[in-house]
Amino acid sequence: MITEVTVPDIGEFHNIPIIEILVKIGDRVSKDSPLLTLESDKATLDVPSPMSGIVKQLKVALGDRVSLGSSILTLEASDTVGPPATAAIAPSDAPAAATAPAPSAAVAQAPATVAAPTVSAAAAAAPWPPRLVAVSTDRLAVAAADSTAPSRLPGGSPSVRRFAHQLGVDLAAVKGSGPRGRILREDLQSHVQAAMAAPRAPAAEAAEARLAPWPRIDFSKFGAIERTALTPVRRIAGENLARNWSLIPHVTNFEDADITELEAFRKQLNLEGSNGDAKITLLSFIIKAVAVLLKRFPDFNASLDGDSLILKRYVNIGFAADTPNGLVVPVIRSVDTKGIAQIAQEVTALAAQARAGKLKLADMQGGCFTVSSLGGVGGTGFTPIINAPEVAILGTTRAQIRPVWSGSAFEPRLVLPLSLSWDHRVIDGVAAARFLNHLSRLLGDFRRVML
Ligand code: CAO
Repeated sequence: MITEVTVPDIGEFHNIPIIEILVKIGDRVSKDSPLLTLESDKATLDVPSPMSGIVKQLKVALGDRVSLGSSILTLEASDTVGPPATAAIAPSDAPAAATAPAPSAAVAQAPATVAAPTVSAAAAAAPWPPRLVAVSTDRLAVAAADSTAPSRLPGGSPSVRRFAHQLGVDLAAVKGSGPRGRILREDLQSHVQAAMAAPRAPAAEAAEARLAPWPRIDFSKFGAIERTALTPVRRIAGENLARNWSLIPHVTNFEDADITELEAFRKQLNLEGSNGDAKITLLSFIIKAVAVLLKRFPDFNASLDGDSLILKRYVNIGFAADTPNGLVVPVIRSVDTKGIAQIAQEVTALAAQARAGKLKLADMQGGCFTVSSLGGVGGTGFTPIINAPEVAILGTTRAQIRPVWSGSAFEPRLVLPLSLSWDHRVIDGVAAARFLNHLSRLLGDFRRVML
């Protein structure tokens, strides 16, 4: 029986190129072995075989662009090589978790769908995997794939890329010995061995960071313990936070904003609001004020790209949202064109989706700057980690009544602590201090937003 294999549901991605074809006509493949590799600008995906069989016809070539339902190849199923195609089809209403393996930062495997004559591609498409979208928290989550993706074809499989990422090896420097120059795991090992064996210049030796190995401790020697797996969101966010903290020269500036009048205004707006309106919290004012500042301080709305700086002419702002599974950063688009009520409504809706694990990848993409508010919880200041490839992040903590000198007396004023972390490769201390100072003044008198 000849079965046509098509591209499965790959979430938000459309028209993405094939960077590797891993089989040829006549190859015998087993169920779940990778057939080809797709690469979007955000992630690399292997398309595994939905069944065992023999490749009869290849319908795509390297570099072709494919989307959901695109025909890839035909497979001949036989009793000797595996079960018939229909047995491999995941029911279209099957839960994603049943068909999709847990995603990772650089690797996401999709069960291929089978468009046999009696099964349409749409009907056969497994709901793959709505959870991936939620797991990919933000640019944080998928950017790991970018850092190891080669700029030219061919590259390595996702697992090889991940391995290279773990080793800190630039794949562009590795010679592949696989078919069509494909980089294999052994190539990486040889590359690392050769690098270790190479004589080092004294200067390089001196500059090298010498890290002690991570402590491996049997904690059970000291008392009862319990081991739990990190959630995918926490694991992926953690990897990206560690990368950002290590690679970006962070500096954090602190400032206070007197929000006594703003708070009165906020309360008034909430009193005037009708039942269906979202509650307006300080966060919406902060996001709006930051949007205004990103226009006035374009270097804060930028990303490093090699030796260039990309300046963005759009203003999308992400906010850190605490969820039971870990931290995610939904993004509000075109904040410069939106009013406070609309921003509050979007914050409320996105935060609810985040907590329910229902954010889509698109909800977390395209951010220019992130606001991390711990105001609902407490604290007097913290050093937020920049959400690469952004270049700055604002942290806010709980506003408190403090005695402020008015020039003639101490007055009780509501003071909001602000913490701004910035990338010293792009921003200088004076610019950061000015940015924070302006922010403090905007929040101190929100009419300044209109100037
Ligand atoms: N000062 C004083 N009170 C504040 C405040 C501040 N800076 N910010 C918020 N509040 C108040 C709100 O007005 C609200 O008060 P009421 O319950 O009386 O109405 C309360 O604190 C709770 O606010 P909230 O947290 O529900 O709403 P928010 O709009 O301020 O924040 C969200 C929404 C999604 C950002 C928040 O719930 C959240 O997840 N914060 C955590 C972000 C985080 O984890 N940051 C750390 C990242 S680094 O690891």
